[in-house]
Formats: sequence, C-alpha cells, structure tokens
Amino acid sequence: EVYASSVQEKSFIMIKPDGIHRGLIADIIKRFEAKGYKLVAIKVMVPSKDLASKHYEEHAQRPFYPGLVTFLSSGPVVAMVWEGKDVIKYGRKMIGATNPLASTPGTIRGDYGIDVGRNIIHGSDSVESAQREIALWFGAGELAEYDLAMGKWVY
Ligand code: ABT
Ligand code: MG
Repeated sequence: EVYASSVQEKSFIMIKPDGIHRGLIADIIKRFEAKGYKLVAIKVMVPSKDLASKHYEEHAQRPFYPGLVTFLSSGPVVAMVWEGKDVIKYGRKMIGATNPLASTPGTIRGDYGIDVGRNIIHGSDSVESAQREIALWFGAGELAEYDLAMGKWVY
C-alpha cells in the first residue's frame, strides 16, 4: 500500500512562457513521458496576474517577486499534473537547479536555459506545494484517473 501511494504521487509541472515561445513543449512532455510518468492533466492558458501572484506567494517579500509575476502572466503556459513514483523529487532533478547556469547538462534547464528569470519550467518542491498548486491550477474534475498501459512495464 505504501508502494501504491508512492506510485500515485502527483506533481504540478508547468512550462513557463519562455518555454512555449522557445518551442520546447514537445521536448519537455517527451522527457516526462519517456521516463515512465503518467500525464493526468494538461491545459494551455495565459494566467491572470492574480493566479500568478498566488502561485508564487511564498516569494511575496522578495525583490524579484513583481517581475516574476509579470513574467508568468505575460504569455501562455502549459499547466500539467504528472503522476508516478517520486515524481516530485525526481521531476525537480529532471528540471535542474533554479539557476540554469548551475544546472547539470542533461537537465531541462541545463540543456536549454541561461537566465534565472527565464528558467523554462516549474516543478512542485514538496508534497504540500504539489497539493496546493494542483488545487490552485486545476478543478477537481480536471484530473484523469486511468491505468496507463505501459505502467506494468515501468513498475
Ligand atoms: P520554480 O519551479 O519556478 O518555483 O523555481 P525553483 O523552485 O527552482 O526556484 P524558486 B526559488 O522557487 O524560484 C521561483 C522563481 O523565481 C525566480 N528567481 C528566483 C529569480 O528571478 N531570482 C532569484 O534570485 C530567485 C531565487 C526563478 C523562478 N522562476 N522563474 N522564472
Ligand atoms: Mg519554486
């Protein structure tokens, strides 16, 4: 049962406006899919300033917060929920360090980014953040429940 709940762990993963304008949607989805994770929700939207502010509310007192909110609400994002064993922690590993120049080659930010304010993709950093962010970006009915056929070859 512990195994089952870890397999069902969910993370909120979002391609930011720079990632969309850079043409990286397919590459990013490909990496999570090929790893063996399961896509259970996805949508394209231009986030309101209000939604962007709530998403990054933990940084409200930081000097970069206003610019961060403006950036995130400046264009389209691809909001997703991916499910699978350790997807929160391992997803952050696939994404790389906050500063793309400190990210290892082979990670998403390491392969594609340079500037910390244009770091392409977001991933939840804990179980609590994942729950908060999924509830912020998606309604309850927007998450699909299904068995992925390849799942039995992944686990
Ligand atoms: P996110 O996945 O976007 O939350 O990034 P990550 O968790 O790796 O890093 P944090 B600390 O949460 O950064 C949030 C966004 O703020 C930007 N940022 C961060 C700056 O612009 N300057 C800074 O000094 C710091 C620490 C990077 C992140 N997003 N963008 N774009
Ligand atoms: Mg963060």
